[in-house]
Amino acid sequence: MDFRLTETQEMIQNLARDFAEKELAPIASAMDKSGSIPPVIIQKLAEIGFMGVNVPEEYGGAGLDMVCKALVISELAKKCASTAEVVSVHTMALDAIMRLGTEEQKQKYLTAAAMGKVAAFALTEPGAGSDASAAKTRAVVDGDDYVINGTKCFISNMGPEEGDFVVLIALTDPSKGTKGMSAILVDRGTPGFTIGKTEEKMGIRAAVVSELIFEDCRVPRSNLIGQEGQGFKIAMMALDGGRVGMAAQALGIADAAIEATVDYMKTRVQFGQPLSKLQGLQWYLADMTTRTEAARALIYEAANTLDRKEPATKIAAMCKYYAAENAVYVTNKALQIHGGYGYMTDYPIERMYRDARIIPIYEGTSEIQKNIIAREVLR
Ligand code: COS
Repeated sequence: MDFRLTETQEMIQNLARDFAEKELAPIASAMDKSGSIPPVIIQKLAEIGFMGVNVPEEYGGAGLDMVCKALVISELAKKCASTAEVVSVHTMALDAIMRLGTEEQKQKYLTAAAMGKVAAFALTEPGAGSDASAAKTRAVVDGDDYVINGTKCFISNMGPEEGDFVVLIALTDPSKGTKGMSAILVDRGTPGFTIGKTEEKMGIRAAVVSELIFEDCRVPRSNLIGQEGQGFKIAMMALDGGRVGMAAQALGIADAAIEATVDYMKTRVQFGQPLSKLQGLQWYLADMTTRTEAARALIYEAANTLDRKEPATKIAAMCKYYAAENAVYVTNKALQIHGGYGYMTDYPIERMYRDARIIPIYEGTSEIQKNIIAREVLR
């Protein structure tokens, strides 16, 4: 197996690295403190092609493969995990449209998204987290419209000012369980669709997460993605790709934490020598690096599997599980090596530690990933 990047992939990685260094690094801490990403950053992400990284060129996107998308997300995450989160969720929602959307939907939503309109994906509800099949939001046919009622929670990319449209998973036929769920596009500003509580979070603080409230919200039936009843499958398929995005975010954080730790170990002197001379800390660094390389290999394999259009559920779950746990492990060890300084907000390790902690939880907890892996192995 060859994990070397192609010329294009390497070029995209460098482009994303330069962008993150120039546009994100100087303001990442300020964005974390303010809890928001300035709209100009989204505009710049669109201009450089990252908001449409996975969108076909005919709809104004960059038309790049999943490996490129993973590279972009991990390079952004090295400097700002919140920005990486926005791009990951946005492109996951677009995947659903790309896969099963009508030509009209693609023209409207993909084109707008590549130009910087932000997409969200709404599956989770107060009573339906890990058990996504318990979602209760209803969409009832009324003439040429759906009338939607329900509440979604913890929805990334939607906030008081943020987010332009959402791929919503709603029950069109509750008697059929997951086979009665459908994916429906809802635009911001549609009467009856409001943003509820915006969450205060421990990490990825600049990436907005909110509650979405639907009260007799009316959208045309032409906003249905695919067929009625395909919503749960659409969500699961989108999550296969989304999980590789989240794993890439975890990888970027781990890479950045290792880089910062190496610098610190070489310059921080204790007991008359730099920390890099202490074998106990060298062993920490060896573990951090080995595990991170293993995460990278899993991510490349998952992204390549998706690019080959082969079944990717197991490898996507494996890379998400492993990379997420690794990001928590690496940032924890990195903070330990930084000692008291690592705990202070002057050093970026403190932010990385907080940012990493969500990844084993969102887009399927580590426990759910292990259920998926075991189910696939036992199939
Ligand atoms: N790709 C395509 N189809 C899939 C799929 C996938 N990755 N995973 C499941 N499906 C299909 C199944 O094949 C099944 O269809 P059939 O009955 O036609 O075979 C249907 O979806 C229901 O699947 P399943 O029986 O596995 O559903 P469960 O209720 O057992 O739920 C888990 C499965 C737990 C995996 C799912 O609820 C899940 O992923 N939970 C975590 C949710 C999550 O990640 N939330 C994060 C926020 S969303 S942004």
